[in-house]
Amino acid sequence: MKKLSLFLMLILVLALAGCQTTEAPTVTPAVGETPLPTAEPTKPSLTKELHVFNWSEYIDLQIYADFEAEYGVKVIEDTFASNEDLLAKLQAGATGYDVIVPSDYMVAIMIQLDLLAELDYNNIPNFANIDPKFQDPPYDPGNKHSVPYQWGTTGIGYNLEAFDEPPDSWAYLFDPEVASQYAGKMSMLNDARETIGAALKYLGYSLNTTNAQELEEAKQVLIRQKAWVKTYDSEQYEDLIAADELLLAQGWSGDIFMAAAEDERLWYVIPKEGAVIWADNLCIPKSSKNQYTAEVFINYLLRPEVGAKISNFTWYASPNKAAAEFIDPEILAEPAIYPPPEVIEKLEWIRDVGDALPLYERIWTEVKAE
Ligand code: N2P
Repeated sequence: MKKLSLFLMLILVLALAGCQTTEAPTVTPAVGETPLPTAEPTKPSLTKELHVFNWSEYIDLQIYADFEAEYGVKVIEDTFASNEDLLAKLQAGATGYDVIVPSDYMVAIMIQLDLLAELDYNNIPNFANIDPKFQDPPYDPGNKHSVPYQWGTTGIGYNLEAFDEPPDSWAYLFDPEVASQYAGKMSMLNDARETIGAALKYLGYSLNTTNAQELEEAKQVLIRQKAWVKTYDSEQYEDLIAADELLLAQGWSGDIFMAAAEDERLWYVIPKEGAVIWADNLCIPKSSKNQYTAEVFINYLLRPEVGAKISNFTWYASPNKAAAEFIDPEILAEPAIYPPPEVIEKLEWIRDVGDALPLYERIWTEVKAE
């Protein structure tokens, strides 16, 4: 009798355990049976939801819907406005994100801080679609933790009607004689490295300088400029130009071109002194519990047609070589989106400035607080 009830209990426990594994579609062999030999190792099952932490307006939302229709995984997106905001969120213990989109230098910082998972490329075969030029980048050798998503430049967006010639110099934003004419009609990104970087370029310095004197000069330039700046904003400056609130704005190439597609008075220029070139990347935080699903999603984004759909929406350049044939020819032919070599030469990547970072942070706090 005792034996029988023990046996029944065992059956009950097994049955209950079975109920909890509804997500695993694999057949579990009965006790005593040897597992069937399988050609491939079994994949983990997909989760029902995937949480993406992205820049605003950085993907055609239809792509999330298409992914859900095909895989049954609902994508939930949250947005951030700067790399530093993204990092701060993760460091504050935000653990719910499965895919994040840091820029180059921030990937390097996050690797150092051990925040990123190592990617399993068995699940991301479409990585082969990435242009070799964008593979194995210095900020993440071997792409161990990151897959390039989109790339672009940081320049000046403007209202064509307000300028006889393109405002092709940082002087339009920083030189007192020129910039004061646009007082209250200009904006800067709400981004420490970008704003300090632009001031450094205006002064003819590297935007990765660790020289305290050069940084002090940049700070003074930014403080002087405050009188003319209407807002520090990284998410709607293009709409503010279209709404005639602004005549010019420091901004990212695609944001401006996306707005220009709706309003032909808008345009974008890369300043002649040089500017930032950047690449944003798909990464999986170490804290994600859904790494496999995240990798399936990343692989999906790397399909040629999907890669093209991303750029056709964002107006940013794609590192996906196989996507090129599906990208709008107008985007591919635009030299301010895909700059020619002589322009690329003048561009500089933001790098991790290491020990000088607190100095950059202090300058930014002081500029904002003035
Ligand atoms: C998209 C912002 C692009 C990110 N709205 C710049 N790194």
